[in-house]
Amino acid sequence: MKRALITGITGQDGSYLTEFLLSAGYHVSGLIRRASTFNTGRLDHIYSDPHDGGSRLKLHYGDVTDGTGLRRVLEASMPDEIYNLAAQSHVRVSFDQAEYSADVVATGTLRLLEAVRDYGENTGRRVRFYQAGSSEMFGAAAPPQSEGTAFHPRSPYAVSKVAAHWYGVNYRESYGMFVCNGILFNHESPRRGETFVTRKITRALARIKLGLQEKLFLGNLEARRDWGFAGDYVKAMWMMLQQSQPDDFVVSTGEAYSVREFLDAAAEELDMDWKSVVEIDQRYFRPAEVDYLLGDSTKARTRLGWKPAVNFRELVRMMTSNDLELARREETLRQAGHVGATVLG
Ligand code: NDP
Ligand code: GDR
Repeated sequence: MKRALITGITGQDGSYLTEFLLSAGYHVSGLIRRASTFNTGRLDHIYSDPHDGGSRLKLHYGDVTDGTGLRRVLEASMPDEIYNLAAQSHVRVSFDQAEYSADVVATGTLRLLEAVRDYGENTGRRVRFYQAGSSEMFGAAAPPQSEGTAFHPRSPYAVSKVAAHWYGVNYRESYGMFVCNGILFNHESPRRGETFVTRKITRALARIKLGLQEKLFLGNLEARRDWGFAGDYVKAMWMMLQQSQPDDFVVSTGEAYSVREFLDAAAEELDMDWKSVVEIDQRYFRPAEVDYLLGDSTKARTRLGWKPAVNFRELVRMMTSNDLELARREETLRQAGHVGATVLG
């Protein structure tokens, strides 16, 4: 049985990747942070109490800012494959918490690579390592962006992802480690964090439709993104690690839409008009914006045989219908007298 270790397992991608690897017969270990509230909501449907026995999913407390702990988790989980998804992944927040974002995103990757390097030398195992790179690394570079496009990052988050990317390349070249950098364009789902623009829109429009909220405050509506479905993208991560040689791959749909067009599509699905409920708030603009991301994933399609199954319209439909259902449940609770009740997705 192959063994995988996932950092960032409690996040959007971590939950889809866990489902995928378990269904492929893997034993999966995941790194989770200690929090004062439960942070495993995205895993609850697949997690079973270890006391019940037989579970192929095991969670370990840890943090990518704690190198000693990472080494212990490696020894305990004995992975064949590592997926490094842990990140302070919010671009806007990275301007407010620049040093912290660098510590997690850039130095966190370095700590894990160092731990894996020693683990490999001490045990003789050749662990395969996936690094969660981002289209944000292209930043201001003109579209379409491919593996050959020069990086021009526009935020502390993106600069840190560029550093992590180059650490990966450097450890491959220096120590012969099996490191693949995925350069994934935006991918969304009903499990997307609620402060990223797609989910913020689908969640708010659904609540507004049912009278649970009045307004939706947004920033720049003209930014264009190449949005895909997270469930499709985690398969590309796995495919990269099944190659005979490590390499770097862009993963994208090849279609870009503006935030305004996402609003149009979501409002159409919900049969409502967004223009009367959306207001622009300067606080959601970024000191430096990424205007136009459009990926060219020819290499992943030809070498890995990967292609997305869900298109833009299907993605919007999936997210709006999920959030409408959540809003309905919230409305039911309120009608039953649970004032202020929220329903978590
Ligand atoms: P999320 O924000 O949903 O999840 C991030 C994960 O990282 C969470 O599990 C979080 O834990 C964990 N984490 C944060 N800080 C630490 C830390 N210090 N130590 C350990 N774990 C930590 O991100 P996504 O699932 O959307 O993205 C996964 C990865 O892919 C990230 O690295 C992201 O930057 C990258 N990426 C994402 C894209 C996208 O469109 N979704 C596109 C390209 C790259 P907790 O739940 O406790 O907060
Ligand atoms: P992004 O995603 O920055 O591309 O990073 P996000 O959804 O945050 O922003 C996309 C675009 O929408 C504009 N925007 C707003 N964004 C947010 N969050 N909130 C708003 O109110 C709002 N109004 C307009 C933004 O300015 C931006 O142009 C995501 C993350 O998952 C990263 O971790 C990942 O690396 C990249 O995608 C690829």
